[in-house]
Amino acid sequence: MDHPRVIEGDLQARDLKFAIVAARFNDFIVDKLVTGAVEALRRHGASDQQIDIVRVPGAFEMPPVLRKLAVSRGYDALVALGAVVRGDTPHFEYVAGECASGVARVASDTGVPVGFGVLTADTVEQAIDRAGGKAGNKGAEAALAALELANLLRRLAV
Ligand code: INI
Repeated sequence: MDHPRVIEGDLQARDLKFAIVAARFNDFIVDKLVTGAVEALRRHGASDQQIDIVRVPGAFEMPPVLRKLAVSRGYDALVALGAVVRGDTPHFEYVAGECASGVARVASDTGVPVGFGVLTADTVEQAIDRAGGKAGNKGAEAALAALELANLLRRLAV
């Protein structure tokens, strides 16, 4: 019996180059996302020489830095890590919204996959839950999504 051809990316990181762009704002949360992302990449065969970590002030600053890294063609996959926590001001909406749409635009404009691990949470507790607490580690998830996409895009290119 015939089957449709399934094309997907695997999680082999052995010969890929990664950059993690991490916000310094809420660094006590973001550092846990960075640890999760690095450990996930290591588990799938990446060495530390294959991973650069670029720090930016906050989530708002991520898109232009990601774009610069993407157009450099020095990286197979990028990972954006940050934590935007809702306060009492509308600042949250602007920072989170600009960050998310800017990150998506970089990936679609350049073709370089960007894993989106920027938490948007109502409270610090919620953010901690998603940074290695009871809701998993979104940094690790974002790194693995970017890794899978890098391998998928390679496969689709041939
Ligand atoms: N940046 C974040 O990464 N997370 C936040 O929760 C946040 N809040 O709430 O203000 C935040 N703001 C800073 C912003 O990203 C820029 O660094 C700043 O506006 C300077 O351009």
